[in-house]
Amino acid sequence: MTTLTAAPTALPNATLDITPLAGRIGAEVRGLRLSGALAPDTFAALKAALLRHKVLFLRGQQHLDDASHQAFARLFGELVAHPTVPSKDGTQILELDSQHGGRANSWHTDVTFEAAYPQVAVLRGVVIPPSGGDTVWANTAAAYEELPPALKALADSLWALHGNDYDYAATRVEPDDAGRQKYREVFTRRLIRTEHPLVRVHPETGERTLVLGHFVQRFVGHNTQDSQALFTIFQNHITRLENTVRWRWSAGDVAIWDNRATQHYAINDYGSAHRVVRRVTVHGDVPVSVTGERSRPVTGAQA
Ligand SMILES: O=C(O)CCC(=O)C(=O)O
Ligand SMILES: [Fe+2]
Repeated sequence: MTTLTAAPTALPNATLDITPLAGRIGAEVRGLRLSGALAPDTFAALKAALLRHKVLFLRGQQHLDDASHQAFARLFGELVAHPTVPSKDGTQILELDSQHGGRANSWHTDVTFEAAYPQVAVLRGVVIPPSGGDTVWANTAAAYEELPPALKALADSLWALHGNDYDYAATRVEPDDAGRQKYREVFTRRLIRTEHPLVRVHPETGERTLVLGHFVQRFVGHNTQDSQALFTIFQNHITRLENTVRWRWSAGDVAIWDNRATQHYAINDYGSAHRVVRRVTVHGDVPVSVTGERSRPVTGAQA
């Protein structure tokens, strides 16, 4: 176990019990009861841990309901509802229910078709299958760092078009059931597209991270074939097992991820068992490239 203490200048007292999980990403935080009323120094220590480990896991948060889940997430900033999928009644919560198409089994960063896509997401396990249904996260800063210099230079210069009308069938092997078809219709009911630099400078850590995942349609100025080849090169670096951490859920667990420095994949290996998770996202900032250029909204995206 290691402990992470908040910066001594502002925050003298907050120490969290933090256990790193994989070598490059992920840590479990123990002994903390999440709520909207966390002491400022405790929250600051949690935030510092998030920036460092990219995804944090907390078990035993059964006390959270939709209201306190949102109240906790609001400590990170203003909440933002999904732009096309309706929130749960009266909330800003996105519910992913396996019986209604909520199986996110392809690699992505959330909502990258928007210009200012969410900075942080807080996901709560509500109904978890007896086996299977793990989620995997990958560190997109570590993926950039491990690139050889020539690929770093190439990455620094590339831009990609992201859209919510991505190719849902591209990587899936399961046939589309009715729930999934309906979910897709809702997801794409309004077209939203943005051009992002492949490499963004993280506004809080200064790290360079790769912005990729399943919403990418093509690289700007490149044909489909070259775009596919380029995508494969960089996406494969992100999802190398060395850059990932896998979480085995129990009901009441919470995962918090830095959506500016990660991708994730919800493993669809639990058949017809029921699985429900609920997510709240925090408003993000428009990515900035290594040369200081901001992402460009193309269609329907918020500038
Ligand atoms: O079901 C999960 O574990 C994750 C789903 C997902 O992609 C998300 O909540 O953003
Ligand atoms: Fe997601």
